[in-house]
Amino acid sequence: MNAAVPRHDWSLDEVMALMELPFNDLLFRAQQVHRAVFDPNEIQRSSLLSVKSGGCPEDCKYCAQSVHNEQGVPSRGLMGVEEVVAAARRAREAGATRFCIGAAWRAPTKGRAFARVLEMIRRIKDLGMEACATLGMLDAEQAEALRAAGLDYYNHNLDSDPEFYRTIISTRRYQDRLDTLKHVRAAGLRICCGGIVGMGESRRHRAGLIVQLARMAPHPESVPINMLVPIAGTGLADAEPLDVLEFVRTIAAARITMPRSRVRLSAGRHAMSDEAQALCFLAGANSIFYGEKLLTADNADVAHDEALFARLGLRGAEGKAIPSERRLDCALC
Ligand code: SAM
Ligand code: DTB
Ligand code: SF4
Repeated sequence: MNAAVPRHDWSLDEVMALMELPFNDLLFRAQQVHRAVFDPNEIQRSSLLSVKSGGCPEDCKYCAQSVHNEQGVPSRGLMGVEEVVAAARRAREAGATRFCIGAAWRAPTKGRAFARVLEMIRRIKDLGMEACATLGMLDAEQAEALRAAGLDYYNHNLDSDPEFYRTIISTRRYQDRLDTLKHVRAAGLRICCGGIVGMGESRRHRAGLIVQLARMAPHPESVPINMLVPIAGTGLADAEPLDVLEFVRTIAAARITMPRSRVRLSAGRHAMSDEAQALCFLAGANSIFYGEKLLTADNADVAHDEALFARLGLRGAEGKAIPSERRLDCALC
């Protein structure tokens, strides 16, 4: 069995067995898979911008932007197009190849605000960058409109496995998320879908998240693994910090089960040591969020990232389109 050929029948027991391997064995397997598909020293960089912050009606327990968080970020209306384009240009100059705009919406409303988002996407594409957006739930028509505007990726996370998910979010069902992902795929967009660890879930829940992602056919092209950034005022402000080696194991499990996806070392990176980040890259993470801010929380410093890349001999990857899984499968057979 060629480990570089995607499988979509992963079981929970199989993924648990991976995550329970001795650490060195797990990382060795992840590196073998990683090297069969990717240049192991190339890291893709995306920059994020929150174009509409705060005031979100959803009750995601981890989130700074929920109205259910009394200390949440102040609600700010949708940014103007020129301001977004200027931020995207700065991100491109700093080395990012993809620009991702986020809005704290349950779902975009149809009308002027959505039309402005479409214009932001067209203008980001004019800069020669890949465009990504995360705007909450979408219907088929909205997904189609985003695709027509030139969007490359839509980010919509499953966050956790279905069981633990219920303890974190009550205003949006797991199935709602799967429905949005179905519309995104049907519109021909690439999917960026992952989750958060460090919310008090067990290893079995983390394995359950990986199973959900790895059973998608095709796999999400981009798989962000976020480490919880504890936010004051949220229900998870005092969550017990997760052992970073357990985070590395989750990255390795994502790499092994989704060999052709870009696995993203996502939120929480600024609180990780350089050595922990190096282990994430060894475990198969090959993309990061780049720039001083995530959406509302701090990210690692750009100068520090450049120094880390130099110390590890890493290079930024070109922003080239990811070939579809079907084409890759054919090339192998
Ligand atoms: N409102 C949109 C939605 O939820 O679909 C998009 C923005 S939301 C902030 C995107 C993702 O960021 C979440 O699904 C979650 O995985 C991650 N995230 C949000 N807050 C986080 C935090 N405090 N720590 C780590 N990850 C977080
Ligand atoms: C994802 O999985 N992580 C990013 C991106 N997709 C949109 C967002 C992280 C948010 C971290 C908390 C904040 O900035 O408020
Ligand atoms: Fe709203 Fe997204 Fe935050 Fe949930 S994660 S509260 S949907 S902005």
